[in-house]
Amino acid sequence: MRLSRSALSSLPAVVYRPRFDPALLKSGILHLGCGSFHRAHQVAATQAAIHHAGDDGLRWGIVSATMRRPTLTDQLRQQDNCYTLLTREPDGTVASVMAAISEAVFAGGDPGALIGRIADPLIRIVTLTVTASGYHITAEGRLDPESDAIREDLSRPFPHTAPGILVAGLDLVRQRGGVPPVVLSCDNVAENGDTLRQVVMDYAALRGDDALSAWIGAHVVFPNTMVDRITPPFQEADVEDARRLLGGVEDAIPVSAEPWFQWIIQAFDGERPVWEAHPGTRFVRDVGVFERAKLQMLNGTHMILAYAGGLADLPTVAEAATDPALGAIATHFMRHEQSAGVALSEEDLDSYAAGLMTRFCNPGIAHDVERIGRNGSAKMAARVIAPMRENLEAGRPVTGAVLLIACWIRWFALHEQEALEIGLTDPRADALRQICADARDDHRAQAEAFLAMEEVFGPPLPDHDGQVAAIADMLRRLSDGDVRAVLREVAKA
Ligand code: CS2
Repeated sequence: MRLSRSALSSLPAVVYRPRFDPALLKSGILHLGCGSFHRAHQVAATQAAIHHAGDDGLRWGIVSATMRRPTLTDQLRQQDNCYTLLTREPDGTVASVMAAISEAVFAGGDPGALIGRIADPLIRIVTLTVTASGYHITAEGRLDPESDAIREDLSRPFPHTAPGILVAGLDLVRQRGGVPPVVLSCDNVAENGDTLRQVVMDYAALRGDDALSAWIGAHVVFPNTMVDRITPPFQEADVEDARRLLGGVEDAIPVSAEPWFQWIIQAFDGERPVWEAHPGTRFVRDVGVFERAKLQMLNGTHMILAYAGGLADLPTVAEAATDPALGAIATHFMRHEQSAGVALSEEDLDSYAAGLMTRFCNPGIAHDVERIGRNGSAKMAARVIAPMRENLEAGRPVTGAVLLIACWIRWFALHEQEALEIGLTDPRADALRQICADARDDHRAQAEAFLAMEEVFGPPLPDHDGQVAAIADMLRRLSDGDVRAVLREVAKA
């Protein structure tokens, strides 16, 4: 039997499932980016909120849209939008069935319909998980007018990028004199709400509509949020695990996640689900400290594990984090470099860092470093360069950041020589590979040209030449020999 609404009553009693009839859901939220993270995070919190509110909660069904994945939305529809969340504890897996998605929509073929939906008066909240690269921002957090996707978007009848879709939808709301939905970014972007507001306003202005840009700035609320749950991509084994835990009921699209769940949302006026019914969700006045701690200490450390792990033949985060040398480097980097500017007590920083390393080592989470390494050019500024700059200004060492950047450059250099054994995905991949081709074997020239990309690294770093020299030296060491030996030396130093 395939998982669906009618199969819910056949599930083993221990399996958590919706305590409402999913057929009665109305759509009150529109989501852009129906991927694994959304299904493991926001949908779980929305389901808890619906449970909490009883019948009144039924208006918070989610229209979950994707521009890229028709197969996933097809499969969701075949299962009445029900799927299994597999919570991977270090010593076992727990299955929960999710059913808070009211409509699964592939919008790639018809972005106009999706845009129309943003202006539906019943949609009170538009949420997004389109990843950092989906914002098309410069290191300063402004819309990058040179981005190929944005340029292409402006020449099309209907936009395909998230900023373009939001602008077109909000334009419709304005033309109809409606009340705009709250736009809630759930991406790992620094000051995600403020940044999204700026990007959307920039996009409207780039379309030549300054009045719309000003209207958005004045009337649309973009709360900041911090989201956190490690969600590895789908693996075939997930299907088998779901079948076993669901007592033989088949689910083609389960999603795995770690037990940890955190969602910190800047309080906003307006109707919303009682998301705080889900443990780990909080509404606060200022998200800043949570966001900085997470972006720098979790996401930044993920990057060093990914780029160094990828070169040292440690293919998953858990293997990279449990490697004695790289694990020690990551622990030190997280606690002593990446905590720069995070306004928490020393004690809180210690326990947050210890908790993160335990999460990274969770053997139930199969998270490939190749995945975490994607789109580094869009992640570098907020996650790595901000604390690095602060450390340099305070005269503190930046050994980990230098290693991280050198490893990242090395991925492109090896890729350019067709010698990188894992995949490389980045919105600026062509330009970065070209730098490596032009400066083949000249490590200084490579480091200099990478760091000169202000849209990635921002303005020159303090003692910029010193940083270029340190990165070039690390590139030389990484290319000379055994990467694991280099990691052991760095760990000892
Ligand atoms: C990861 C994140 O791919 C990445 O950039 O660092 O997806 C990370 O797993 C999540 O932010 C955890 O909440």
